[in-house]
Amino acid sequence: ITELHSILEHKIASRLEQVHRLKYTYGSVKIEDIKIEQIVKGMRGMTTQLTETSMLDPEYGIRFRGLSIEECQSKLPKKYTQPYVEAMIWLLLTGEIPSESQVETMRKELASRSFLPMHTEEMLNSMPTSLHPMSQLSMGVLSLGHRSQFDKLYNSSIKKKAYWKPMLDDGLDLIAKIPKIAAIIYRNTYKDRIVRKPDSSADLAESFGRMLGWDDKNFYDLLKLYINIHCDHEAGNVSAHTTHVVGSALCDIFKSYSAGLNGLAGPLHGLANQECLGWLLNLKENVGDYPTDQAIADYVKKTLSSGNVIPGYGHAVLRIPDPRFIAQLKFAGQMLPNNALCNLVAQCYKVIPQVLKEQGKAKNPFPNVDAHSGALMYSFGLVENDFYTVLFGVSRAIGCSVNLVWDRALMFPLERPDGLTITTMSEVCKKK
Ligand code: FCX
Repeated sequence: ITELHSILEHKIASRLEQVHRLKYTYGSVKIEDIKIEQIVKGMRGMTTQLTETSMLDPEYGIRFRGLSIEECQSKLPKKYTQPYVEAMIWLLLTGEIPSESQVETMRKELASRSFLPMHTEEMLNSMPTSLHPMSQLSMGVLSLGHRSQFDKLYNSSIKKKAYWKPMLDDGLDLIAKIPKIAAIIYRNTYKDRIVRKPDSSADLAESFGRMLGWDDKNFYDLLKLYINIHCDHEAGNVSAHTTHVVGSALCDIFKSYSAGLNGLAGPLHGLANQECLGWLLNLKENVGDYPTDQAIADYVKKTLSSGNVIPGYGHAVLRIPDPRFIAQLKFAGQMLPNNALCNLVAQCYKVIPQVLKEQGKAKNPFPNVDAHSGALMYSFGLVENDFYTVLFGVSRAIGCSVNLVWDRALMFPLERPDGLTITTMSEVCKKK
């Protein structure tokens, strides 16, 4: 991991120069005007953050360090059909495509950190199984904080410029340990409370799959795909933004990401994948395994007229079918061509956008990532849909951790925007 440190040292130095120029040379340049409606409508389309790891283009979708999902799949070192999660971590951290040996270095580093402290295991084992798995995950992550290198060194004489080093240490710890936390939650909540140890000879996805209880290389492949496509989605989404804001108060990564996970647990964000499978299974129950397009359209209209959204459709930024959805559609087509549930997802993709367009409300009538992930997991035997957001949380730990490392490396300040009362804003408007 010394090599990773020296690559990062080099990259950070040149980025710091750029940030310095942005602050002092171009500080007064205006990039956009803010409209009242943007403030009232949840800051849509308002640029408020700097980020290194990924960019979301409304008309193209996500690019991880400039690479599309397909480019990541073809360029990053892989096992079976999908890139190693370790390769994605390296890419997000450094912006470089890792060699096989760098992936192996990352694999060994994470494997060596994958054990949990005793108190975390004891705490998870004492949780009521009726507590939502996301609440268990958030507490599990928070409980890792007593080992925080950042907290320890912050209270010593470490210089601000070096904060990223203990942050990286903590970030690798979080990424390495969160699969075991998730596996304990899964086995305790739905199975026999017996959890296999992390497999130090396997890669992260395979070891995670084994701990969950699977012995199936196609399932490990699905986990690699799932973790890679969910790991980061620019800076403004609720989980990434929350983690970043809490981290800006110089909280350690465990407190910051635990807060981010609570945001991920909301039904308009990560929990949508749980809701999505529930909706899909209800649809299947109502229209059967091989419905007509019209039967699906009628069911969608019924959902809309009862005042509910169609989970897995629409997006705050995207204006095209989510490439993360398309990647899963392709995976399902290759691995499970005769699976009725996945085929129903594909049929919905043909029908639902037209119904949403006719309804005329959603700015984006196309499927997002959540429209497929549940059906894939379900088809591989992971049927407990209130666990799905935990899988999302295992993955998003990567993007959130890498971003916090870069936030500290670039010495970003405390985030503290201004607010107005409704009366004051109304008075401002009247004067215009
Ligand atoms: N079904 C029905 N109506 C929808 C809709 C959908 N899937 N998506 C948007 N709309 C409605 C909105 O509810 C809103 O109605 P309103 O004016 O009565 O409040 C109107 O269309 C305009 O919303 P829009 O600007 O297109 O979307 P927002 O940016 O406000 O919200 C989300 C984006 C994702 C929250 C919205 O599309 C939605 O609720 N989708 C379903 C839940 C979902 O799939 N969430 C996961 C998103 C994502 F992948 C993630 O962040 O994890």
